[in-house]
Amino acid sequence: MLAMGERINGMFKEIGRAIGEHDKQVIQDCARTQLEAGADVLDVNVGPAAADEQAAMAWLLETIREVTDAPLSLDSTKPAVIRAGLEVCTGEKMINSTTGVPEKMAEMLPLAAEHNCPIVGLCIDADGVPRDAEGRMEIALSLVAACMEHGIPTDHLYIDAIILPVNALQHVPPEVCRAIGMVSALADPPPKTILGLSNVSQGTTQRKLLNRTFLVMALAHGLDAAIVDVTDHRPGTDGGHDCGGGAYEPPGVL
Ligand code: THG
Repeated sequence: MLAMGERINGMFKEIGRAIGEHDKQVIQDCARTQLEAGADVLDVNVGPAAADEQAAMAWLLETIREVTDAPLSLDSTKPAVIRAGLEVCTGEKMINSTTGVPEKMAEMLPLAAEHNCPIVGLCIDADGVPRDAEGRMEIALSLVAACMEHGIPTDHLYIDAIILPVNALQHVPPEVCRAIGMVSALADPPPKTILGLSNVSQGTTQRKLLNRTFLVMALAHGLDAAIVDVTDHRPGTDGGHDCGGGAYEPPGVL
């Protein structure tokens, strides 16, 4: 599995503050910590609060590039922010993301083609996230067709079936797993699959347990890549550090 570190995201208070104050140390430490923990790629998202998102994205990428050549995932829904990032980011990179909305694809896919870089395609259209796996596949198929039209190799496309918080939406995880299993039939070579794993546990009390459990389920269905908390090493099993979760204690429900 390709592990993408989720932590350089302005949605986290400390990162949002560092972006606002141009505090390079916090960002560079965060990059190093995730790479030491095993990240293959670092996801980079300026978050909702940045005053000038294009400038913030450019500053973040340049700041990270001072300490690592690792592949970076430019994470924004806005083509102008992705464009600003692509202009300054040397080395390996990918675009996260486009949706299946035609106007969005028309802006994002040429950027992936021009920079010859992989791109994430979200299973979202004008109506939002579909209810079931079949709805997700309809959007995935239009993403595949649009990539072909733009000369983007089908295995440069990472299909994101969109996992949502399981506390409110318990029907979603099995549909997402089913969708992941269907992606390999969409093209030859098949598109890859990716998830923003931590979405599944938002608003819950057993976040790490839910993240780990759902990750294994998705991997069993063929998941190729995940945006994850790469520092979530189970203590005592892999030499990694305990980042606060501790050993799993079953909740006292039985
Ligand atoms: N798919 C793709 N890209 C994505 C997502 C996705 N990028 C963003 C996001 N989803 C993946 N990254 C995160 C990062 C953090 C969290 C969830 C997903 C998270 N944050 C804490 C929370 O919301 O509770 C913030 C806690 C804090 O403020 O400290 O869970 O799905 N392609």
